[in-house]
Amino acid sequence: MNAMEEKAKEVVRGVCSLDCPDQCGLLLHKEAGRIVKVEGDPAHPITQGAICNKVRHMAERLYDPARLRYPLKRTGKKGDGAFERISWEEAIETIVSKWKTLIATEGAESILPYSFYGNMGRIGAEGMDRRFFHRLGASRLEYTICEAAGTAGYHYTMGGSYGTSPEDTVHAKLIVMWGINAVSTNLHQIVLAEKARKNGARIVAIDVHRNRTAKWADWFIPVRPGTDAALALGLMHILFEEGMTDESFLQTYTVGHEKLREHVKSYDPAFVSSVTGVPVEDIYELARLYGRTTPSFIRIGNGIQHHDNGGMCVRTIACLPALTGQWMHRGGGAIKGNGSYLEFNKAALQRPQLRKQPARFINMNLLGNALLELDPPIRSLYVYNSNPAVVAPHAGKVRQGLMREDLFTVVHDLFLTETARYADLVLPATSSFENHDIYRSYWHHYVQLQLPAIEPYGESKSNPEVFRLLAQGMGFEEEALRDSNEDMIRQALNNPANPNLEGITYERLREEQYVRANVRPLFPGKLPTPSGKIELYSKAMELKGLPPLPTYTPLPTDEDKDLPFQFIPAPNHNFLNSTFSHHAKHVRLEGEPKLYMHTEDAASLGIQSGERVRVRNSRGSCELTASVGDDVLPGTVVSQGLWADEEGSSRLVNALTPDRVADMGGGAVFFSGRVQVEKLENAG
Ligand SMILES: Nc1nc2c(c(=O)[nH]1)N[C@H]1C(S)=C(S)[C@@H](COP(=O)(O)OP(=O)(O)OC[C@H]3O[C@@H](n4cnc5c(=O)[nH]c(N)nc54)[C@H](O)[C@@H]3O)O[C@H]1N2
Ligand SMILES: Nc1nc2c(c(=O)[nH]1)N[C@H]1C(S)=C(S)[C@@H](COP(=O)(O)OP(=O)(O)OC[C@H]3O[C@@H](n4cnc5c(=O)[nH]c(N)nc54)[C@H](O)[C@@H]3O)O[C@H]1N2
Ligand code: SF4
Ligand SMILES: [Mo]
Repeated sequence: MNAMEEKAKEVVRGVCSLDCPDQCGLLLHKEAGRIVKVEGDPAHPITQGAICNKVRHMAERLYDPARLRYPLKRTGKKGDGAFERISWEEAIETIVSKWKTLIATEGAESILPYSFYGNMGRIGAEGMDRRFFHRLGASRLEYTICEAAGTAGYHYTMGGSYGTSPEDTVHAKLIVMWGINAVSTNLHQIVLAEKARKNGARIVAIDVHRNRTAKWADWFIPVRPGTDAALALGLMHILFEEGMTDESFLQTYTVGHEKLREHVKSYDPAFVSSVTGVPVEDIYELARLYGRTTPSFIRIGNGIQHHDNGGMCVRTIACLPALTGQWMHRGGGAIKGNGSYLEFNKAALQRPQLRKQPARFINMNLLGNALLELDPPIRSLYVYNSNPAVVAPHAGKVRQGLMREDLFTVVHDLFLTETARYADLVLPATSSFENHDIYRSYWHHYVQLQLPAIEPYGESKSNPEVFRLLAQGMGFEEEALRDSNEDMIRQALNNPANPNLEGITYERLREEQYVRANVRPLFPGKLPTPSGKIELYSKAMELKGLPPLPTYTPLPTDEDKDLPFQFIPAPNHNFLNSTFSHHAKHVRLEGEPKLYMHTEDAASLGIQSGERVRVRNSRGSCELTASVGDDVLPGTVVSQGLWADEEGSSRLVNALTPDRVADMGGGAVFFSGRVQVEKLENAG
């Protein structure tokens, strides 16, 4: 290698932009202007150089021949995927003239932005986009697809997304992974738990599926879907009954403990066992283990809250650490999410005052309804950072909506996703390594910066760039629509309402890369709940017509109530939601989409492992490969992964998922659907 080539080699810092709690620090190895290798950065205080297998192959995704280089215009039928290249000028001009006409004839509310966190960079995911759509006056999207129900439930109890500091969890002596498949979805929590295990900690997994995390745990407790609140109430029953509660903590830092003590008397272990499927002895054993171990830590996952009763379920589990005073012990407590510690200045970032008049809110979990039934109708949909044709519930309805000839759809993405195939215009997006953005984890306490590490791929543009162009095209004059990314990063960091961010500046981030928020222990202290305490009894919930005390509510039954199985279509190990589902390496590692079912259920249907099955209900059907055994309880079937569309068969699990909303926060209920399973030969 000559000196010139050597000089062209360089290693720069990066952030993993994916929607994953770990938010790893990365080292991007560059050669001749291209990223050739992605590694973990050992200097990141929490992730310490370890990254998952998904992202180790990121360089291949960046230069995948299928990556979009130019704007495209549809030439075939919606969904066919036939497009021709156009210029950016034509793309922007087409959108602007269409939207100007729509605003003049039907009003700006006929335009709906649809996005999520395909890239967690805050400027791209909730910065210039929000400013632009406020100014435009578009309908407002409610961002409910991921953690909304559980977050609402946790906030009623704790006042915000405040939990244990992840680095402290190495001190825990009991770790409960509750409805989280952390081996796949929160790798570094597993690394920390392994350290705790070496120091004598016991690890329990409570799940509906013997997934990778359940196999790794010391004790796996299988439960029936949607019954975890009953289990938690059963544990409380025993904690109070056997005097394992911390009375001084309850007195000082909680409200409603007397009412709760009375209330949980009705959740006796025999009843709880009949609901959850957990044997009475195991309920006692778990309660005594939890009641007698300090510090104990609960990692509350997303799985339990993707149910009709998900908000209440998370709230109920979130009450447990208070009963034994775990918040007073380093490493004790719980994490549902830690996002509130790092809350940026949302108003400065998003500028809601740019909106001139109120507009309707549309829950993203009801996208199918919004496109098919809303009056006045949605006439234009602008999608970025998300792939709703695959990830949204009741996908059949969503796709039917996307087929509407009179719907003007624009999709901005790095790839021609399933959603993009329905678009009138497709815009090529830069990858996060081509962008200038700021990141904050929803699990650990570090803020990170991404500087553009490489040139934009082809003619691709970042989200903020496109919105600046659209604002210009629309003739919007406001300064806020011209701010640079650096301006917006500075504005986001300047948040007097959040003292944890004090001293975190753009300059410091450039200098230090990993800057920790000034997080102090929650107790002794005052929570941002109405009472300032942990609300075991919540007046705020009562006012909303919700049960004020933690309560178990059975999953509602719908038109599928007579179907025999509860269907849990969860994420998988090698994809991130639908991201990577098109990449051969990730698909090969994952194998094929399976349906895990219990031996007894399979036998009664004449199904054996490896056989193709059709899963169906009133909403739709999909085809998977049976995996028979005791990884799930009878009556539960589980699949993993949001698989790419395939010619000739449907692997679209969301064809079956209900588009109801959960008990709180307008959350999604992906895991509350019921289904029938048939051997494919017999299915007709
Ligand atoms: N590899 C990988 N990592 C990811 C993702 C991915 O797709 N793949 N997605 C990212 C995103 S956006 C998110 S939100 C997180 C989600 O990651 P997690 O917080 O782990 O949540 P899920 O994977 O949705 O569900 C976790 C487990 O809940 C179980 N479950 C379902 N219903 C119930 C129930 O009623 N009770 C109990 N006890 N368990 C139940 C399922 O078996 C599932 O394995 O992961 C992030 N990280
Ligand atoms: N059945 C079932 N469905 C689920 C879930 C489940 O567990 N089961 N999980 C749900 C959850 S928790 C979530 S969070 C959602 C996630 O759903 P989505 O947010 O839709 O996640 P992805 O499928 O990863 O799609 C992200 C898209 O954004 C694109 N993208 C990445 N970076 C950028 C960028 O900078 N600009 C633009 N314009 N595009 C970019 C990617 O290429 C990708 O196509 O899925 C939900 N759907
Ligand atoms: S997906 Fe998660 S674990 Fe993997 S590199 Fe990104 S942040 Fe780290
Ligand atoms: Mo999510």
